[in-house]
Amino acid sequence: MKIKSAELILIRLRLKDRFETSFGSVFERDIALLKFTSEFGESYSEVVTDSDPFYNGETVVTARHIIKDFIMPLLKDRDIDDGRAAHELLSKVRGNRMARAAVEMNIWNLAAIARGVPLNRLLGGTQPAVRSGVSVGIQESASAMVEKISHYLERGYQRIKVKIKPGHDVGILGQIRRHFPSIPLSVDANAAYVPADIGILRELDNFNMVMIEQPFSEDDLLEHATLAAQLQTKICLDESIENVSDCRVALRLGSCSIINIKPGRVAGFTESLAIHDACRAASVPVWCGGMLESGIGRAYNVHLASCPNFTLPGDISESARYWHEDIVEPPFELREGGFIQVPTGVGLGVLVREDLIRKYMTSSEKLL
Ligand code: OSB
Ligand code: MG
Repeated sequence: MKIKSAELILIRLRLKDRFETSFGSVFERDIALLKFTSEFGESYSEVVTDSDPFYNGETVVTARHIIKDFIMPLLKDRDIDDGRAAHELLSKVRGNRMARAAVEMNIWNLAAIARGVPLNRLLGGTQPAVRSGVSVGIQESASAMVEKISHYLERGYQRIKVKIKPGHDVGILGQIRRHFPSIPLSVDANAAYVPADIGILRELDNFNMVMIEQPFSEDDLLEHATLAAQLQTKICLDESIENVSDCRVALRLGSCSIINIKPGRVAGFTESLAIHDACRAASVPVWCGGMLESGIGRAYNVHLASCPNFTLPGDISESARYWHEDIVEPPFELREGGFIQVPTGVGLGVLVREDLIRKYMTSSEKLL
């Protein structure tokens, strides 16, 4: 299979609500989409970088640079069999995993299209629907947080995750637990704490949560291991895990007992599956994280999350939790019991709304 044409399209989508984490706040997202054409058809993928380098080191601008100036020359005129071959080829590029992932996952999808099967068939997906959770940003007040959570519980989400940061943690969790004593609940600190904050983390240990996600900085695997040994609540790592080697080290050290897999963060599906398999062999459950994707990025996440060891609800929420108008048809919707169905059509199995892409487009450029 050869990539015959490639286009990078920037769209700007406004979230329904501002989304605040320990590292920043976002209302409008600039999203880069990659459109590839091969002899078998065309495929869209999403670059899941933020605009700023605060979640990880990449941005929309660095991803464009890496894809345009280094990855496209590697792909030009090359015959690529499948997503694994693409992963191998792109491993020449160091770091820049979100840029690589957008290309690698697009090629996985083109391979599915070439074979006439749904994407999850190639990935080894077995679950017809995925468990859906929701990630709630830091709110102005405890009452706003309680109201948000009530709304999402009414929608049927299987797990509520709330963002925390120093000063917005124990107090807010107390309020949440007073209103919702037994819901499946977790917190995500996005690396906002340091080992000296152990006192706060011990207090968080009293709220009977499913997990505490990424309390410390991404490089602090040892400190996470020390923490995990002192808490009842399980530690989940997100930012710390960039490849299967990080995963093996973290499991060996006891830094975490749950892993959040975001295919963008780990350079795509090949590495996601390696992490999935390593965790499965160690009886460590995984779940699929999110980067506030459009329906295109979400479709990829849904296919991945159908793999057997994705046993915990992911941050894969319905389209309407993010957008007034999603760019895929049909949009993703919650089903009875808080599930999102895995599309069964060829490739992604959703229609990309090119009319809406044109509507929200801020620029586009031909890369090949
Ligand atoms: O840490 O999981 C995170 C969004 C942007 C950057 C990092 C994270 C998040 C989320 C939102 O938690 C997950 C979603 O897409 O719903
Ligand atoms: Mg996270």
